[in-house]
Amino acid sequence: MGGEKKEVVHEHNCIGSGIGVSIISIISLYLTPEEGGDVMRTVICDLLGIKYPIIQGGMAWVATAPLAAAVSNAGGLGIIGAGNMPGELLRQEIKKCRNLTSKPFGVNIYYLSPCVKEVVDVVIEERVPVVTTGGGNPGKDMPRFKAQGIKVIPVVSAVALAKRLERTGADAIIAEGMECGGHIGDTTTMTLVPQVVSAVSVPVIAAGGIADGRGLAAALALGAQGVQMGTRFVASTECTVHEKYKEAIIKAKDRSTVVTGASFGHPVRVLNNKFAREFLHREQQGASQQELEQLGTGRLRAAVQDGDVEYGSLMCGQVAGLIKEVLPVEKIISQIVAEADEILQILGHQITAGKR
Ligand code: TUI
Repeated sequence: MGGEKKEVVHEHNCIGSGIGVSIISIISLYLTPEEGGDVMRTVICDLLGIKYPIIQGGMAWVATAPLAAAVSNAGGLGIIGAGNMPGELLRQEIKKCRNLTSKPFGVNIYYLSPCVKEVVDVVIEERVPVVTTGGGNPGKDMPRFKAQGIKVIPVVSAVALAKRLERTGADAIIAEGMECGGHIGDTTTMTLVPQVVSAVSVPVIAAGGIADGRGLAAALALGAQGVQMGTRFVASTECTVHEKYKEAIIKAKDRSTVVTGASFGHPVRVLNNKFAREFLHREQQGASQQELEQLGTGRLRAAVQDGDVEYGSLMCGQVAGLIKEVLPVEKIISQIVAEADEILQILGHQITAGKR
């Protein structure tokens, strides 16, 4: 930390429709690394007290304390995925995380969980510094979070919800494109992120289809102030999922994922395997939502804990084809930051070197 502030000549949102805001924040607000400043520091870093604007997805069953702590220790924001956990189990996971890191971390609250009320209580009692949310609208809990000084960053897949949540007090918004793994919306990252950036004043974090420095640089170019990555961190040394799940991600190519559940309005992106093909076949045959939900019950747990890569549900983003090896979290983050930094410098040079 500790990059000194430079004179700021631009004000926020002063350029056209907001395009360029993130570039200004990164390039003008802080000294360059050569000048003794931080690499890749954005307003998200200051908001959350982290070194790099990289947030780990709060994946149910997958995002456990060891992964969250590793990401936080490496300078990003680690997130524990509460998923359908009962409150007391989450409390244990939070305590484990605190034993593994002294850095800020967060909890993802899944609003379709039957345990959501107790999860919210535990997060508040434990004074978790950051909450990300998914699967629903956290609006009604916002006053309680804010009263405790908890930063709330909802995940959205549409502009309208981003605007609503900004009005209820969201500190930032994660705009998640349909390239991501798990439950998806219907808009791509490339189109969703700039539309959310234009629609809200709080910082935006891009998610879906990001796994390397090119993705981080592209997200910043779209006006985001940071990225959230899920699949990249599943294939990390510290992630506690079964090794076969990680291997399946490493083997995956660009077209290795499919979307199940679209027929009943619950589209979920998974790796294509026997489970996915059976699910899609039953959907085509007109199976009811109840039958399909029964077919899917316990399949994520089977993939994560038993390594059942044939009949398990291996939630995974389309970016899996870019992920070639399981790496320690620290290496993943340092490589991404270095690569994005290099890309931004090259692009800046290319643009300024040209004649107008
Ligand atoms: O939540 C996700 N992705 C997920 S959830 C999931 S499945 C799961 N399985 C077991 C336990 C827990 C979870 C797999 N992947 N992404 C975040 C996200 N949330 N994207 C979009 C939304 C969302 C949806 C509806 C946010 C709000 C919302 O509210 C509706 C409304 O308008 O109030």
